Amino acid sequence: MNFPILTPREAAELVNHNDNVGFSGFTASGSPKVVTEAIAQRAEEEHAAGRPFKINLFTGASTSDHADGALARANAINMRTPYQSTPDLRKRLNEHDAHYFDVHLSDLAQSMRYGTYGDIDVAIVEVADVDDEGNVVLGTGVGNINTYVAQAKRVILELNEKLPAALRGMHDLYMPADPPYRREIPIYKASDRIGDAVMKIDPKKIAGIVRTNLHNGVKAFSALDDTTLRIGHNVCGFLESELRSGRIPSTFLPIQSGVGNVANAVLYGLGESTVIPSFEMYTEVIQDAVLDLMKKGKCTFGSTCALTVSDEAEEDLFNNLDFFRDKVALRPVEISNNPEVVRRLGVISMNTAIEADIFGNVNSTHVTGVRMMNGIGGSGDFTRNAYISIFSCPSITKAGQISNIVPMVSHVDHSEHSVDIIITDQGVADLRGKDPLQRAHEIIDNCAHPAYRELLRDYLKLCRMGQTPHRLECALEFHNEFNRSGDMRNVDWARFK
Ligand code: 0RQ
Repeated sequence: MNFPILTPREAAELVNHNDNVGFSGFTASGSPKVVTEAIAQRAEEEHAAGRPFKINLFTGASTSDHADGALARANAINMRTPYQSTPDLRKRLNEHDAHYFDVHLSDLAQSMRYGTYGDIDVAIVEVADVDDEGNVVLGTGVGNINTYVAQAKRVILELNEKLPAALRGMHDLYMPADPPYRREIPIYKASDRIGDAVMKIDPKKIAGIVRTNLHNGVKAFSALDDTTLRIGHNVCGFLESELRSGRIPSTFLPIQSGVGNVANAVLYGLGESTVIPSFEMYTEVIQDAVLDLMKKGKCTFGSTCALTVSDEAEEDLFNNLDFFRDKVALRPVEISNNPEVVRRLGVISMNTAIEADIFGNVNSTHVTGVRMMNGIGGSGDFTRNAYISIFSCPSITKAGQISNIVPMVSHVDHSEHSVDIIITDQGVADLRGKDPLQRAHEIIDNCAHPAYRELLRDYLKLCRMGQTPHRLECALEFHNEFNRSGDMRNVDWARFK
């Protein structure tokens, strides 16, 4: 091979304090795994010697414990963007040890190319294969890596022997021209391929190759509980009734689905439905359930930024690449989540909320308004532009101490203007065509847990009327009460009468 073989430590020596570093991948899939740990170790040594060492880290979305986790524990991250989800990094950014910039995933690549955040000093790329000309086959997640590599002064490859070179053909790598020269992204159905199967890297930039053999380490889903099953059932029931009424055409429309147990349950539910026909997905993440749906012929194509499947499902995927290769397009996130395409295709988006308020505003990111959970991820890219935007969540959390339906959300990620449908284990609230007061009754009656319905109705009785009824001095009383007593059920409106 043309390029030097490096140890993780030698590669980490190429990264300096204050560097802008771009990682490949999206979720744990496709993220680098060993150079990252060596950078973390180097940072610890530098800190022990009294020298500063922090990098500015640009990714596609969340990574894994090998990357965000190790670097956060070493306090080696200065600025971090976009989405993250590891406990150690969450702690750092909530304590402002790391400066987290939570941006819509589809927005970042163009800003990087315009130079908003400076150049990328080093790009670290997990690959399944590389030739002497610098053509690489990426792993199972793409993220923003085509843009980071184009910007980077130098590139380090992690050649992962767990990834088959036969992944070649699954990727669809496309970089749009930037405004004012951009034309439409020529995707007219989810399965249209518009780009390259391999990523071309200028060989002069490739500083070396580090060999690895680590799995992504995505855990299998926990067994579906009653709440998750009910949410899945309610989502399927809603989509079936939309189909019957003709509001979704008989050919169905492409589906986007967030990550997590609820999303996985919904997809299994769609697979069981005898009413919903086979469908395509235009989404950012494909989880285990979708691979099963593909085998059953229920999901005919998945346009995605990553295959975030458990290690067991990945083994099955790799053993059957000839079956899956033409059913999946792995795209950069600015394409998988592209607002123009999402709107054109009429995507049905399904994302998960931390909490929703009785008027339809959704908080996806902040626990009790202050503590960052993960980030907005791609939920905004899809929600704002979908034909039907659905948010689901359990009606209660922590054995009922928290109502996920509140008078006013403690942080707004998705406004009432973008949210069409809210679904909990209790039922479905259809917000379309309704004014704020009608929405409030629809959400309380259908989505709030019975233990909270009267408290929410009593709030409305306290409100000053207007287009959106509110009583500002107690609009966040559910959260205040949780901070005081640890249980939102203790709210006492008598204090405000
Ligand atoms: O905490 O882990 O301590 O038990 O939040 O909640 O119910 O397990 O749900 O794993 O699907 O995550 C919104 C965070 C939901 C996620 C969010 C606590 C709850 C639990 C997780 P524990 P669940 P999920 C695709 C699209 C934003 C980005 C997005 C997310 C933990 O879906 O990050 O949608 N979405 N991207 O106990 C206090 C509340 C709470 C609460 C839940 N109201 N108050 N704690 N929790 N509600 C992904 C990408 O873009 C890559």
